[in-house]
Amino acid sequence: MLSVHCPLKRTFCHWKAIFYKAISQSSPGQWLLGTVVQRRAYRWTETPSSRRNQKPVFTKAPAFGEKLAIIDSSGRHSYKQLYCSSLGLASRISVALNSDFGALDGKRISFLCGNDASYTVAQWASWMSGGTAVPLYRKHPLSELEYIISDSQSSLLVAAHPCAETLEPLAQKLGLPCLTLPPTSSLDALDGTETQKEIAITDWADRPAMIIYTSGTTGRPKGVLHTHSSIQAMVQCLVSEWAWSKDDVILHTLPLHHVHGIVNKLLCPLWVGATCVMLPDFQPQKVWEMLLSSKAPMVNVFMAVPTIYAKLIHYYNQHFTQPHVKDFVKAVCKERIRLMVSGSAALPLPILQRWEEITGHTLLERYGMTEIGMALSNPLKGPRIPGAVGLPLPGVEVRIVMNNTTNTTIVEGTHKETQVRPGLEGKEGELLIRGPSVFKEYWNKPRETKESFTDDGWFKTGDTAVYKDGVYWIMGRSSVDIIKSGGYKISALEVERHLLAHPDIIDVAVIGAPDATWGQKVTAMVQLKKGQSMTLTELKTWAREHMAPYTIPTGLVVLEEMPRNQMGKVNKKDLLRHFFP
Ligand code: MLC
Ligand code: AMP
Repeated sequence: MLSVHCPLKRTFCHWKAIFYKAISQSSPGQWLLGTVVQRRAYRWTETPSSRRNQKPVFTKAPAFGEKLAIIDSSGRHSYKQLYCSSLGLASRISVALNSDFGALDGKRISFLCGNDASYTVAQWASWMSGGTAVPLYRKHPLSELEYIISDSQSSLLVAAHPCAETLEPLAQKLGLPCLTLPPTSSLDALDGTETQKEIAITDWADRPAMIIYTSGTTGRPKGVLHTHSSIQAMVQCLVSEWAWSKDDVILHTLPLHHVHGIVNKLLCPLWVGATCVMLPDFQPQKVWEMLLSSKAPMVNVFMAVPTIYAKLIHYYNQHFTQPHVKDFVKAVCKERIRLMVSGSAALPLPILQRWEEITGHTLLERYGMTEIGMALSNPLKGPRIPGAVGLPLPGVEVRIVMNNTTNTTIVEGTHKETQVRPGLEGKEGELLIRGPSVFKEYWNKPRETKESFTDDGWFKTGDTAVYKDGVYWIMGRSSVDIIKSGGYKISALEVERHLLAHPDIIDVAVIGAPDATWGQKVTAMVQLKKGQSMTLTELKTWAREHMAPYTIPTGLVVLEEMPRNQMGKVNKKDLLRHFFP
C-alpha cells in the first residue's frame, strides 16, 4: 500500500486508500495516475497567457522608474538609469554585429564585469539585443576565459571599464569585437533612449537567455543553457516563497557567474523593484558593517554560502567580544533583517547554531543547482529543520530513486505532498528533479544532455537524498570526483588534468578533504619525478597561472607511489579514510 504524507499539515491522508489499488507492483510512473493525486498535486502547466507573460526582468524596470535598483562602489543606480544604459549598450551591440535591434537570434555575448551595475547593464543589453548572456568571472585565468568564450561560440565580448585590459587582448587573439563600457559611475553615457526603437521580441519563453559554466565528472566545464522561461520560473518561485517585495534591500557579496549570485541575489530583487547593495568582493568586516549600518537603505535580506557564514562568525568571535556589542549585533539583526538564507553547500550544524546565537536568526537552508535553479527549501514561515533542506518549491517535482537496475522510485513529491513507496521509508537514493526551472541543454553537448536526464524527462542531480520526518535531506554527492569548496563545485578530474601538466608531477589524485570552514578542501595527492620535491606554496604559485583560484589545491600530500588497485584505479574513498580519518 502506498503511503502519502502531507507534510505541510503533518497528517496522514486517508483518502488515498480509496483510490489506490495495491500498487506495490506498479512502476513509479503509475503512482500519480489516481485522479485525487492529480487534482491535489501542484502541476506547472503553460497556457498561452502564461507564455505571453514570460518576459525578462528588464521589461519590468520602466515601471520602477527612479526607484533605487543598485548601490555599488561607484554610487547609486535607479531602475530607469539601468534600463536606459542597457538600451544604449544593446544598440551598440547590434551595430557591432551588423544586426537589426533585437535580432541577434540568441548569439552569445560574453561579458566580464565586476560586482556592480555594469554587470546588470551588460546582462540586460545582451537580452535586449536578442542575444544570450555568458557571464565571465574576473578571477578566472586567461586560459579559462578563453575556453568559455570559445566553447560558447561567443560573437562579441563586453568588458566593464577595469576589465578591458584583460579582455581586449583575448578578443584580438580570437578575432572577436570587444565593446568596453564607460566607468560604472558614468554608465549614463550609454543612454540609448533617444535613438532607440521598441524591443520587437514578443515571445521570450523559449529563447536562450544565459549560459552558465559548471564542472562535471567528465571532460571540461559544460555550458548550462537556461531559457528566459526557466529563469523566470526560478525567479517567480523564490519571489513568492520568500515573499520578496519592493521594500527589500539585499546585501550582495557573491560571484556573478553562478545561479546563487545571479538569480537568487540579483534577478529576484530586480524583479520586484527592490534594492541590491553590491560589494565588489566578500570581506567579513564590510559585510558586518553593512548588516549593522543604520544608514538608509538598511539591509534586510542576506544570502550566502556556508563558508561565508563561517568567516563572518570567525570575524565576530575575534572582534565583537564586549557584551554590549554582542547585544547590539543581536538586537539589530533580529529587528531589521527579515530573511537570512544559506545554500550552495551543506550547512554544518555548528555554523547554524552559532549564527542563531549571535544574530537570533535560524538560517533558512535551501538546495539548488546550476541546472535546476532552486529545488528544495525550508519554509519562510514555519519550522526550519536543522540539517534538512525542507520541501520542493512550487512547480518543482522531485524523486528519489534507488541505484538498481530498475531505478526503483523510493519517494516522489511536490510542494504539496510526498509519497513514499511502502517498505522503502527512510531509504537513500539519487535525487531527480523535473519542472519549469530545469535547464534546456548543455551547450553543444547533446550526448551529455541526454545522459543527464532519465527517459521520462527527470534531471539526474548526482546528489544522494533521503526523505525523513516529513522533509528532504541531502546526504552528499554520489561521486567523490565532485568537490564542494566554499560553495563552488569543483571537478577533481579537472584539477588533476591541470596538475598533470606540471613538469614534476607524474601521477596525481585529487580529493575533497573535509573542512569546517570550506566544507571540503581541494587536496592533491601527488607522485613526483624521482629526485624532485614540492611544497604547497610552490604548487600554488605554479597553479595560479593556469587555474581558477578556488580550484587551486589548499592541501598537498607527496606520495612515494600512488596506491592503485589491480585495475590501475585509485580508490579515493580509501585515500580519504586513510589520510583524513
Ligand atoms: C577562495 N579560496 C578558496 C575558495 N575561495 N579555496 C578553496 N575553495 C574556495 N571556494 C582561496 C583563495 O584562492 C585564497 O588562497 C584563499 O582561499 C583566500 O581567498 P579569498 O579570495 O580571500 O577568499 P574569500 O574571498 O574569503 O572567498 C571565500 C568565498 C568564495 C566563500 C567568499 O569562495 C565565494 O565567493 N564562494 C561562493 C561561491 C558561489 O557563489 N557558489 C554558488 C554556486 S551556485 P591563497 O592561497 O591565495 O590565500 C550553486 C547552486 C546553489 O551552488 O545551490 O546555489
Ligand atoms: P552547482 O553545480 O555549483 O550549482 O552546485 C550544486 C550542488 O551544490 C548540488 O548538486 C549539491 O551538491 C550542492 N548543494 C547546493 N545546496 C546544498 C545544500 N543546501 N545542502 C547540500 N548540498 C547543496
